[in-house]
Amino acid sequence: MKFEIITLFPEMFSAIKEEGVIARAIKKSIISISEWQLRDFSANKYKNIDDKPYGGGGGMVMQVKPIRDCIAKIKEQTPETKVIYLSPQGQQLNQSLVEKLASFNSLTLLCGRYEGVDERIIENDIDFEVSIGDYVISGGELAAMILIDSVSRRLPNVLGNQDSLKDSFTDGLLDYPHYTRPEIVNGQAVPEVLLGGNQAKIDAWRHEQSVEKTNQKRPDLLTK
Ligand code: 4FV
Repeated sequence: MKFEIITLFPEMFSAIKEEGVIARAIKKSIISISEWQLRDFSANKYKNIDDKPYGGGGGMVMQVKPIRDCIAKIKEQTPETKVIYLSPQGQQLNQSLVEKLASFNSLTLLCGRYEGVDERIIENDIDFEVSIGDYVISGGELAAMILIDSVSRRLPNVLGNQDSLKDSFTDGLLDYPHYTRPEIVNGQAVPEVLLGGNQAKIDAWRHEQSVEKTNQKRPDLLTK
């Protein structure tokens, strides 16, 4: 999977490229992450890529041309890339959308800043508009990192053997409770079934727990 990132803050992505799952996936050449500095596509010597909003109102809007030129440059190398704009107006990122995005071999992530991008980019140049949640953050970069991490976990050989298949939501349920040593903490013991070594009984208990926890914490998931 090739991730192409269009951003005003490319250095922010070093946060995920040097540590953990993503760093290992890059080392194993399962994924690549390339940042594109949008200012390099500015048409003026001040490297501006935004301007005042028509109709007035505070803030600035990111202009069409620098973004469109950057996307064109990326598509010269990877014409099949899917362009994703991270914004509060997007479809909510969830595990099933993550699965869908993980099926492509290249994703271009457009990170908004200021009030966002000119609407004509959303109408003409974007394949998916994606939101990480109903709240506003200062830029799309953090949302892009969440998308990169969640999608990468679904790619073969990124996580240990079947681990990612046990992730929450993969079967539409919340995860079952986890326990580790010591067996007793302040008089509170680990559930007996987990100590019995009968894997079939353990798996059945874990599934019951997932259903019960989902019913308690996210009953909406059970009606989907
Ligand atoms: C956001 C979200 C988000 C909006 C204005 C960046 C900010 C600024 N992105 N899910 N929620 N973006 O708040 O994806 O451009």
